[in-house]
Amino acid sequence: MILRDAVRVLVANWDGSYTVPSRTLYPHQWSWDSAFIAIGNARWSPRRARSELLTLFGAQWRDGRVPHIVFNPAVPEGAYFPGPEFWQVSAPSGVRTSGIVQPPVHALAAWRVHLAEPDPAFLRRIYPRLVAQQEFLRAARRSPEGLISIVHPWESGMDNSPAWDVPLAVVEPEPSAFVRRDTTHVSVEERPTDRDYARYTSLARAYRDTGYRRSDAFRVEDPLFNTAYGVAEVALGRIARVIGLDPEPHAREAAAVTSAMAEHLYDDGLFHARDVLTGCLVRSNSAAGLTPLMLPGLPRELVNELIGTGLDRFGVKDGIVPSFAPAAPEFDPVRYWRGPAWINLTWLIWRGLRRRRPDLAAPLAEGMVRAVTAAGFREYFDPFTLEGHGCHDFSWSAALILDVAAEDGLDGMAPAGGQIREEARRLGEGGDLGDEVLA
Ligand code: 2M8
Repeated sequence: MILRDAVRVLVANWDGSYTVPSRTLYPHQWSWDSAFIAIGNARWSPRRARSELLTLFGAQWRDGRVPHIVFNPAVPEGAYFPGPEFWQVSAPSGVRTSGIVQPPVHALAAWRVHLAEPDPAFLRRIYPRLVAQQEFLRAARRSPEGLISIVHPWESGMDNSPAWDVPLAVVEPEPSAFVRRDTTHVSVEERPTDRDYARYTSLARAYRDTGYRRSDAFRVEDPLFNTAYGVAEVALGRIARVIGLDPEPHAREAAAVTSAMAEHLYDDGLFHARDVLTGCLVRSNSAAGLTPLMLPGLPRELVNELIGTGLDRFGVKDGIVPSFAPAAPEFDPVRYWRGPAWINLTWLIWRGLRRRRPDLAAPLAEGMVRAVTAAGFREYFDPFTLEGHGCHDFSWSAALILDVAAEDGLDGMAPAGGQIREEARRLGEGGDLGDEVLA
């Protein structure tokens, strides 16, 4: 039964106070993975969900940045590349981390965790940290146009998306003085190329060597990242209201980034990234360009045009969303972020459509459930055959299915939230959930 299996994956990947994305490929804590995982865990164990987020924010830097990886000291260096020896940095808490960030979907996660089990004390504890995360982005990454930039493809979460091919082309690949670990777990056709990796490490090393302050080689404003930033302000406004603070500054910031995106990142039916170093829009066919549907203040005509693009270029009515438009020459149905469908990306678009177009959100929910039923909780899926790719037992694929099921119900079991809790009880949920982080 799919819900029980989803909980099993999350239990198996739990490390005492947080969840690894995968026991094989990703044996540490990842930033945006933990947000998605918290959203799913909230449906059956809000305590784990709170712990997941608080553990991640326990590794927040003094400048407010939330590192994209928090390393588990018990995992050997050779288990993942690039590991702590590459990044050479620690959080004030002493835990070793990377120095780059990922899309800030955490305020949304905190809000959804609170909705699942209202807990103002949790909100009061996490709110200042979420605000600091946004302040880091404003201070270190905001352009005069009012948009937030990323300095590495890893910061987009969609690492080898064809959207980065042009801005990455100017990055000098580093001679391969490193050993990749990913391809010992997953076939080479399903991962980025060696050339991509040589550029990733070269960029990350250059950023590291400025003390994680400056990037002169890659600086782009990504629509998904900016959407996450705007959605975070919307969520922070809701959180502020619950804990008796002023929501207005958050509402203003959400409106400001939404209009900056509409002005600078939108063209011809889709949002695109903008290369800050050249000032040019990087027109591509990445499904990241559909995620601004999540922004509540997006002008209606843009919503309608985006939906048209979703239907025409991404087959949104047919199920899970390919990460890149299938008709585009760069599309590849199996290689990582160059075409395969991912549960988190589909979930973001589903969330954006739920209120606006429930008739289109429903096939997306069904598509996500169909994919994991056909192939298991794989990392990504061929959008046409639903064949699974990447690692097995991937945490956010399991977590977000729990969220979808609890919201929409599965085949006549609506609402499935109660059923999920029941499943969790049967799995023997005990008092051993790493609550030390909550102490
Ligand atoms: C993938 O990225 C990591 C680097 O951060 C990798 O390939 O080693 C991406 O899919 C990213 O979005 C995700 O957060 C991470 C862990 O699931 O894996």
